[in-house]
Amino acid sequence: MDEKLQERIAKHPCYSEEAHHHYARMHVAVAPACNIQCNYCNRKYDCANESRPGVVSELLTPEEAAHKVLVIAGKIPQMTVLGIAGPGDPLANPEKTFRTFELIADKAPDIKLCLSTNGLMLPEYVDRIKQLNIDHVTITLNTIDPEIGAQIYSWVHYKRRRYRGAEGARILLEKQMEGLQALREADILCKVNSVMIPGINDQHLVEVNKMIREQGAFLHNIMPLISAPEHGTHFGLTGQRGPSQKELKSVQDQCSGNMKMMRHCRQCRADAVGLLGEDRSQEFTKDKFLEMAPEYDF
Ligand code: CLF
Ligand code: SF4
Repeated sequence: MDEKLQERIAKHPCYSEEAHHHYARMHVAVAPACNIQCNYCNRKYDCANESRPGVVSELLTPEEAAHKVLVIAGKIPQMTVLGIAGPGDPLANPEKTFRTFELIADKAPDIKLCLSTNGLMLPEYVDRIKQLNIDHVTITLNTIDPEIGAQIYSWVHYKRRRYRGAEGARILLEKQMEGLQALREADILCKVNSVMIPGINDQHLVEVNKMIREQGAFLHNIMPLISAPEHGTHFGLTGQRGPSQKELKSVQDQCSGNMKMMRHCRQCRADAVGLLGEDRSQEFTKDKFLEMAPEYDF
């Protein structure tokens, strides 16, 4: 890996495995709406693309979110990254998402900005993402085959129309590919998350991996489907199981010859705070952080 790239990921706990022991990230839950319906998601809870499903995060306004970031950055010195990853899709809530990033870029310019999306609206916003200096973007891309996509997505809402089945999955894939290419052209580091769903896309993820590598993605994070019936997701209700640790590792190993694989993902909450694997979100609930004065100094 060249030195410049090394420097760009050195303090990002998700993009660099080494960094996750020393640097922390936080998420702010400012984006409630979504423009697609994944069969592993229940909208009452956090976006399951980037997060652990079944968790309810407290929604914030951009101003509350900026206050929270400044409070936490003052209290946790290892805090280097602010991510927006839900509870819906950040780019289905562009005003809230970009306003939050603007406020933080203005008040805390040394915090790296990170965004996670299903990719449907990515082509429209890559310029804005670049302008705001957001250097790390994650796309959740579970398949490159619309027929498989029809089993993962129940609908896709694009430009005021709802598309179902393979038709919807095809539109989503087209936009994800355009988005991937636009990120590459803009020199923004792109990680791809894929949710591994046994019997649906597990055997296909090696092809996904090959394609995203060719398209310039930097890192691939294959995450296990979590589908507890009590979360009320379509997959939970139909009894779709998640992979075992062994099955997950086997697919990750098959892909690891091709590109860098992320294996330290902790499937965070949309309001996660702290080092990966430690959850300090309850120390900074709205009733608490609004009472605290920001002490962040840069
Ligand atoms: Fe957050 Fe995601 Fe940015 Fe990291 S999380 S938006 S890239 S700052 Fe990281 Fe958490 Fe896994 Fe996501 S461990 S769920 S990969
Ligand atoms: Fe849920 Fe995220 Fe999928 Fe939207 S993109 S349906 S919030 S998992």
